[in-house]
Amino acid sequence: MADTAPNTSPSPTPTGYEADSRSAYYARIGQQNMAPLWESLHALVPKQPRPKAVAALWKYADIRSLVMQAGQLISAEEAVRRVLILENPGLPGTSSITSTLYAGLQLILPGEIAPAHRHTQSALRFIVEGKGAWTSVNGERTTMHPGDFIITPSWNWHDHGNPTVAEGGEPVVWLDGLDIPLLVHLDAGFAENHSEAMQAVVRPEGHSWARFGHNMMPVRHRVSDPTSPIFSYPYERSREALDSLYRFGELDAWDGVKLRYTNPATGGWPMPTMATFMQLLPAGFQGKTSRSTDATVFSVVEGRGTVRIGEQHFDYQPRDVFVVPSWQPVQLAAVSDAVLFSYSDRPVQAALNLLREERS
Ligand code: GTQ
Repeated sequence: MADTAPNTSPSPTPTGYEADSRSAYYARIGQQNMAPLWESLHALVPKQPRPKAVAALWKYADIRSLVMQAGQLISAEEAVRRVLILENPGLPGTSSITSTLYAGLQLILPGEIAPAHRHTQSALRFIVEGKGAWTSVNGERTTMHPGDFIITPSWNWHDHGNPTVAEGGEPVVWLDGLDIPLLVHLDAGFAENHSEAMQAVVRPEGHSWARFGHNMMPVRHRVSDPTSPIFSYPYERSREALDSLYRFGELDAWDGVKLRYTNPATGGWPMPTMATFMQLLPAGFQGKTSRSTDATVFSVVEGRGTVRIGEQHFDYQPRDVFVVPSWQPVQLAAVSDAVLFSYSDRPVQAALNLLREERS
């Protein structure tokens, strides 16, 4: 390559290209489905998370009558799932409350059935109002009470129903939490309807709780999937645990008394894509500020208080739902003894070694 002869080949940067404006160039490369990284590098590789999702709170007192009106517009059977989606104002048109999670309020009236189906999306139910409705998961029925946390793992048949008025049925509303947006990103959604509106019930209610709900499990149980063998985590038990810990003097300066729900067979999360928590904030609690990369949806069970998310302050009351976006500083306070349920995509972030938390 020691060629000392004068270079007679054409200039590598012809004057025509130099004169070209950047925008005309961008249009030309766009026709080849290409784009200049240097225009979007900061947004693509941000110094820290810049979620499109914003902090928001849904006041149950403002939306309850709208949820009930849906009951007059369409039957559960026709709707398949009669749900009002809680859509993050920063994510319009995406049916998402965070970039990976979905939330909705589902109404089931006395005598109704939401027909059996299954899908790869995992679902959780957190009972907000009313009791006595049931959900069947994989051949086992669970009766709902306010504050109960119920899971519908990926690809499990599930149908919901409610006894008639004569049988004591009342309207029941629960918060649906699903990983729908995550599966949209992954293009991993499959679903099918059951041939019957109601799947066959093959085990008595309480069967899985008897097998796994008492710090015991069947002797030869082998963990074959990461999903919890318990479908229902009754509020009574979670509430009692938080109360005992509080009486024993356990109080975290950021979280109050906070526990995570577990898969009793593994100690892991109840489902592989969503973490769930319940916490007690005693009256007068003023939490310190923390932030984490797992955007979190909260459902208020008991008590009143305030939450600061970034620059915003919200008052919360029982049955309100609020969302904390990724990496937003959050500070919880309670006026009266408050109990908060919450869920996030923490298992996904933890499995990918992406979870970051900061407490200040
Ligand atoms: O109950 O199966 O809110 O499939 C959204 C999709 C509930 C359900 C939702 C669903 C369900």
